[in-house]
Amino acid sequence: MASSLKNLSDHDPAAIPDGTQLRVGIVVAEWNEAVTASLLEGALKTLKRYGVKEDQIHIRTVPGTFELTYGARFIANQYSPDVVICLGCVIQGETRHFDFICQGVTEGITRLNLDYEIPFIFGVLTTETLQQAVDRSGGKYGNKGDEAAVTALKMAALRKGPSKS
Ligand code: DLZ
Repeated sequence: MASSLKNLSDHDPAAIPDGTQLRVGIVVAEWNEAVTASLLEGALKTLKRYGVKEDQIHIRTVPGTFELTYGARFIANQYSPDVVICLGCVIQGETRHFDFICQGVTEGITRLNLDYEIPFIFGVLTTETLQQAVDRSGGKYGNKGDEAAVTALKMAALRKGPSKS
């Protein structure tokens, strides 16, 4: 479903696993910083809402979205988290750089998911314009940072234990 048809922050609170026992890593790209700062804000708000303790959240920044793969692997090795959230924003420019960054980070995060026992969450906006990114990072279509945090809680719960029902 196109995200313009869905608010990225919509979720059923009753369906979100408790995060009080979790340790969470977050890696954030500095490119398009206003957008990625909002993604981080959304992710933190949601993690805390579901019980993740502030001192159990480890945040590191990397220069760009392409570096998220290395940053996520570093966090996984350094802090032994239950899950790592990767936040970035790639905006289409005039050259094909967009395609290579998107392909690189998608393949990199996919590989981390296959190589490590913990989940790595793809919280990367890939948009044609800055406005589309703003709309999805705390704007009219919600915040992909919230969505990434909800996904992280569900994936960490999948690995850690039985479901609520
Ligand atoms: C070089 C570049 C460009 C053109 N655009 C973006 C972008 O829209 N979003 C982003 O996160 N990073 C961008 N980068 C930087 C690359 O991710 C990377 O940091 C550099 O290619 C150095 O490896």
